[in-house]
Amino acid sequence: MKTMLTCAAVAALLATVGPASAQSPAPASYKATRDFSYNNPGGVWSYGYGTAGDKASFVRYPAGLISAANGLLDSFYDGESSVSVNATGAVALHDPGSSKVVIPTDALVMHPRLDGQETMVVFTAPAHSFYRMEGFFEILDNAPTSVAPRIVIGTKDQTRKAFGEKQTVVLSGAADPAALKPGEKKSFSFTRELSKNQRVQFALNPNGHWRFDSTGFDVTITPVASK
Ligand SMILES: [Ca+2]
Repeated sequence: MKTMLTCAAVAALLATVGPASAQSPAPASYKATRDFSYNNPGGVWSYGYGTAGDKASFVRYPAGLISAANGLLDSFYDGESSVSVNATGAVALHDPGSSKVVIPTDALVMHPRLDGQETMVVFTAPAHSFYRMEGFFEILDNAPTSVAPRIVIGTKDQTRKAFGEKQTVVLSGAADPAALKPGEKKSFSFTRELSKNQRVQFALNPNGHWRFDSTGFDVTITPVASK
C-alpha cells in the first residue's frame, strides 16, 4: 500500500512538473538593488565611474564591500563616488552634519565624483533579446544640488525617451528626513533589443556641483519576446 501511494504521489508530481518542464522556462528578471553583490565584476551587473557612452573611460570599483556611512551602507566607492545598498534592513537616516540623507531599502544609493565624472551601474545583456527596463531615480539628500540621471546604450543616450521627457532629465526636490521620505522621483520605462554583451549604462551625473547628490536608483530588467 505504501508503495502504491508512493507511486501515485510520484505520478501526481510528474503530472504537475511535466507540462511546465516541456515549456520554455520563465525568463529571469534582473533587479539592480536585489542583485547588488560585492562580486565585481560578476553576473550581468558592474559598478564604476566614468562618462556614460565612453566605454574607455569606465573604471570599475575594486571588488569588495566596504561599510560606509557609519555602518548603514555596504558600498563600492572611490573617493566621493559610490554605489551602495542599505545594510540595515530598514529605512535609515545618515546625518554627517552637513546634510541628511534618507537611505531607503528598495533602492541603491549612488553618488557622483567630485571631478564631475558619473557613477554608473551597468547591465550587460546575457543574451540577444528584447529587454523591458523599468526603474527610477530619486533624491535622497535634504539639501540637494540637483542631479541628472542618464541612460546610455552603447554610445546612444536614451535618457529622454526612457523617461518620456523632451528636456534634460533633472532631479532637485529635497528629501524629508523627519518623515524618512526620499525627495523628487522620476521613473523610466522602455524596451530595447540588445545584442549579447551590449551594455546599458545607468549613470548619475552631478549636474554641476557634486555635493549632496546622494540619489536612489533601481531598475528591473526582464527579457521579453518583442517590443
Ligand atoms: Ca549636483
